[in-house]
Amino acid sequence: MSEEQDGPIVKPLPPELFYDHGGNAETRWEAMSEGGYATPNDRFYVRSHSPTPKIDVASWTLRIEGPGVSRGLTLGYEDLLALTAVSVTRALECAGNGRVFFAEQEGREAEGTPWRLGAVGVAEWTGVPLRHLLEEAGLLSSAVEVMPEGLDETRLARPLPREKALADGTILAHTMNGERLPPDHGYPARVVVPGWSAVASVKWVGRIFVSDEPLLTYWNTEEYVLIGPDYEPQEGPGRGPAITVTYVNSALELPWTALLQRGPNTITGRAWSGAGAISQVEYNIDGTEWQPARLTGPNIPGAWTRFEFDWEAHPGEHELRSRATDERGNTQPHSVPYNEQGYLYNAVVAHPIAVSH
Ligand SMILES: Nc1nc2c(c(=O)[nH]1)N[C@H]1C(S)=C(S)[C@@H](COP(=O)(O)O)O[C@H]1N2
Ligand SMILES: [Mo]
Repeated sequence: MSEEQDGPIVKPLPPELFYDHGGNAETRWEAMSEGGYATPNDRFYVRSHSPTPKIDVASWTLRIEGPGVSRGLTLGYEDLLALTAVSVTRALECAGNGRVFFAEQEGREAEGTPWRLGAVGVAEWTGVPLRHLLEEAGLLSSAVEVMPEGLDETRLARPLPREKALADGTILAHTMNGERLPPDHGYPARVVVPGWSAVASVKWVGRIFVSDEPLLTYWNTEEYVLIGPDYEPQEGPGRGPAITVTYVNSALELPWTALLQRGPNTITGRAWSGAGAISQVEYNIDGTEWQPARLTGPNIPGAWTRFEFDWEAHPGEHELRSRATDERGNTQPHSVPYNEQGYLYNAVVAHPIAVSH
């Protein structure tokens, strides 16, 4: 069913929009500022464990099956499009976003793609609530986990607990920002799991397995688990606790390093949290006191809010920091305990700035 294109990613990766990590594309934060509230599809980051598969919707089907459903369900693409759809505007953030800062700020390198902060984006996702599909398949009260499976070479599959699969906002999306889902983002259908690290949002879904017992896959035992001195060793086969929710985080819409003019500058950024809306963003210039930034525009829970502040810039080298707090009271920490695969880095980062003379 799948065959590879010339490169692993189908869409163009112009260097003004992306850092190309070879098979994975990181959005440049200066390109984020040119979009509206949502990240346009042409600049949304791409993180795939194997090349984007080419899927023919004429033969594509979605099957829901397993001991947790009484009837099961098989749908074609047109069947899926015909179902009542909902839209949710939510962020997807890779668990490895910010990984490079384990090396750059904590002095200990972690394995994996050296993302700065551009492995995050917000889109309006449109599709069918997973709950609706599971009910159509005859969800049993004995069902414990729901596991969407990808049709890509790696067959990424990651179980969701029943409650999360049934939650409002968890959908099987076929549309992204009003356009058919682009190939790199999961065409013809992907799961969107709000508030969870984006590895749960399985792309190119062909099958959803509903189990009556907890499921173990490579993706919740070997990768996307927290392994390190500050994380509990696991009983059973997992190498560490599996990653679920994403944390509060923020970034400035500036190049890394940013070159700015001396004098008045308005600095903009975005802050997000898997736990809800953002209640506050502070900024800090060269390690002086924290001051409140202005929040601007929509502040959709589980998506992001924009913020800005004014800065009278003096020539020379500087560091700007932002620090977000969400409505649950979670604030970005000063540092994050090391884990081998470099996940969930949400500490405050020092953004390097050079101001011209
Ligand atoms: N089938 C499949 N789904 C997948 C992946 C994958 O490699 N295969 N990558 C996951 C990871 S790790 C992330 S961060 C998000 C990235 O989604 P995006 O490429 O649309 O930004 O998709 C997730 N879903
Ligand atoms: Mo990811």
